[in-house]
Formats: sequence, structure tokens, C-alpha cells
Amino acid sequence: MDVDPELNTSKPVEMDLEEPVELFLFSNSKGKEELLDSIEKLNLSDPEGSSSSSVIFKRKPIIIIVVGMAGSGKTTFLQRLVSHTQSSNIRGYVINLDPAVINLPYGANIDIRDTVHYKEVMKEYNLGPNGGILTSLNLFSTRFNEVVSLIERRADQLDYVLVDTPGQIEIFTWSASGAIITEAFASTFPTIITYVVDTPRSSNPVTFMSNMLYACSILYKMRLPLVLAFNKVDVVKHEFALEWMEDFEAFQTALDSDTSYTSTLTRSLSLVLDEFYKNLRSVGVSAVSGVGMDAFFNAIRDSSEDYMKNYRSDLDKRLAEKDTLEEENRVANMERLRKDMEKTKGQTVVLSTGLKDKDSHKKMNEDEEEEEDDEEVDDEDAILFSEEEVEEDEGEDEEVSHFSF
Ligand SMILES: Nc1nc2c(ncn2[C@@H]2O[C@H](COP(=O)(O)OP(=O)(O)OP(=O)(O)O)[C@@H](O)[C@H]2O)c(=O)[nH]1
Ligand SMILES: [Mg+2]
Repeated sequence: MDVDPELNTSKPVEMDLEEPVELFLFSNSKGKEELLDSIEKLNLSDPEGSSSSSVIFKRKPIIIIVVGMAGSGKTTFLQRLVSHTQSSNIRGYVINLDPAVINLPYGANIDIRDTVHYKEVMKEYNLGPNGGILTSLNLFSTRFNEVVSLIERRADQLDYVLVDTPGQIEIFTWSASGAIITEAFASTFPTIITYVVDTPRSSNPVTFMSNMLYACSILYKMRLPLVLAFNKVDVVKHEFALEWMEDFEAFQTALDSDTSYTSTLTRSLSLVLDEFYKNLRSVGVSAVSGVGMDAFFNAIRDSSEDYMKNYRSDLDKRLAEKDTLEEENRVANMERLRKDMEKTKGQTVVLSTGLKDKDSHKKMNEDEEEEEDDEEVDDEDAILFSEEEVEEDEGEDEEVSHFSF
């Protein structure tokens, strides 16, 4: 698989910081109209003029996001998928989202390590390893629309996009950046989650149950089709797992030898999980020997059909709700601006573009003081940043501007 020259580069990329927008308010009505017109054009809540619903959905490529407990074999599985796609003439694209991996056994087209230096993030923000990985992923997710655009441009030449995730599963599955990345993919392409299970380590029924509960929580959190890949079947076959999932009594029998509290709980939980098992596909694979690859890709293809039939409409609904909420916010912002315009009568107002350098803060603070002197302004309606907001935003900017891409 060729490495993508567009993103896979160690060359630092500067963030484009926009200048704050200065707007003059007029007291006469013609000026007001012109002003309102120009405000409409600014599209306050959606500066790029792009809303999620305007994204054109593509049936291809299918995105496969690989998640799983630390050491379950995600990276080795990705390596196996890459070699399988190469030998079967399937056109794939590989993304590594694990900033802490030292040796990657496959050539990633997009590698988070080329954009974010995890050790420097740890040093810079005085973080531990998990905080470092999480912050790196957060920083990367701020530019994830570029990744999606890149794939969109190549969509016709790709069948699958394979995505490796960090070892600590919760960093991806329970973080805001994980949700941003997943939603960015799922709103543009059919997206399937593959949950890699360490089969030998799950042969104990209680461990099996805790692993399944985790998979279940991911299914409900991500609301995308899920394929269970029982990995390492070269060591222990996965038939026991299939039997436990299909036959509730077989699982209860396996628990008989265990009389602890956890076993009683596990017994009750297995009743609940019955419904969950019906909602997923399971395959046995070995990332080392290559067993089960065809079955895995069949499960992915079926899941992608499922995605188109069942999951996509749900996602569309959620995106539409989000759009409605954003529109409401936009209208509220416009109303605040209109009220402020009536009060300030011709004074300079600095609109927040979300990007604030020190000079603009100074200027804003000066403006604020002037305003206080001249006439009373209702604090709630003021467009200028409050001190708290300025402090908060400075923190955010520091994170971006200190960070070397
Ligand atoms: N026998 C066997 N070992 C495997 C298989 N897949 C992975 N392993 C081994 O499991 C260990 C962990 O594999 P990784 O691919 O690094 O697992 P990972 O989930 O990416 O690990 P983290 O990213 O650190 O969470 C390595 O020693 C692999 O060689 C498999 O199918 N069979
Ligand atoms: Mg890994």
C-alpha cells in the first residue's frame, strides 16, 4: 500500500489563524439593514458554511474502525488486513490513530505520529502517558475534517479504510475526540466498528462476560454496526464463545463450577445480553496465521448493508437534531447581536471568531472599558468576551499555538 504523500509527512504544518472580525455598527436604518445583511453572510455559528447535513454520503469506501482491549491484537490484526487486501487486490487505505505505538508493522497512509508528537505533548502539558495519548488524539481530531476530505477525494479508488486505535480502549471509545472522529466518518461513509477479542484470555466465563459487556457498551455508545473478531484462534478456538452466545444454557453450565458473587451476577447478565448478541456478527480470526480473513470481510460487507438499511437513518436523525440545535443557536446569536447593535449605536464591536491573540484581547478589554464609561451595557447581551471567557479561551489557544504540527 502506498503511503499518502499529502498527509504522511513529518514537515510541520502551521495552523491558519484567522484575524478577528471588526464590525462597525450604524445608527441609521439603511446602515442597519446593510449590517444585518452582512451579519447573515457571516453565518456566525457555522463559519465554514458547512453543515453536517450538507455532506454528500458515499457508499464507498467502507470504514473499519478497529477497537479492543490493550494487547488483544488490534495492530497485528491491522497488519494482517493490510496484507490480505494487498494479496486479494482489494483497495485499502490505512490510518493509525495510536500516537504511542513505537513500531508500526504496516505502512500507514495517515499516521497520527506524523502530526502529533505524543512525548512532547506529555512534557509540554505535564501529563502522564494516558493523558498524553488523549490530548494527542484531541489535537488530531481538530484537523480530522482534512482526513475525511482526503478520503472523499479518493473515494472512487478505495474499497476499505482500516483504522487502528490506541491501546487504552477508553481513550477512543469514551473520549470526545473518539466521538468526533467516528461521527465524521459515519456521516460520510458506511462505518463499522470491529471489536477485537483476545480469545484465549476470554475462555473463562466471567472474563468473557466482562469483555462482552464492554463490547455492548461500545455498540450502544457508538450506535454503529459491530463485528466481533475473536482473535488468536491459532492458540484457542473460538467455538466455545459462539456456543455461549447462542445457547444460554451452555453458558450457565460453564458457570456451574464458579459459586462466587461474580458468577451469580454473570448468570443474570447473560440473560440481558441475549438481545445484544442478536445485533452483531462474530468471526474467529488469527492475526498471526491469517485464518478467518474471508469470513471477516463477508461480515463487514453484510454489516455495511445493515448500516445503509438501519443505522444510517438513525444517524441522519441525530445529525438533523444537531443541525436544528445549531440553527437555534445561530438565531439566538443574531438576536443578541441585533440587541447589542441597538444599544451601542455606531460603536466598534469585535466579533468573536474563536481566535484571539493578545492584542485583540487588549483591544477588546479597552473597548469594554470605554463602553462602560460611555453608557451602560447589559452584560448578558454584550458580544465582547467576559473576563472569564477570555481566560478560558486563552487556555484553548495556548494549547493550539504552542503545539507543533
Ligand atoms: N498467537 C497469536 N498472537 C497474537 C495474535 N494477534 C496478536 N498477537 C500477539 O498479541 C500481542 C499484542 O498484539 P498487538 O497487535 O500489539 O495488540 P494491540 O491490541 O495492538 O496492543 P495495544 O495497541 O498495545 O493495545 C503481540 O505479542 C502479538 O504478537 C494472534 O492472532 N495469535
Ligand atoms: Mg496497537
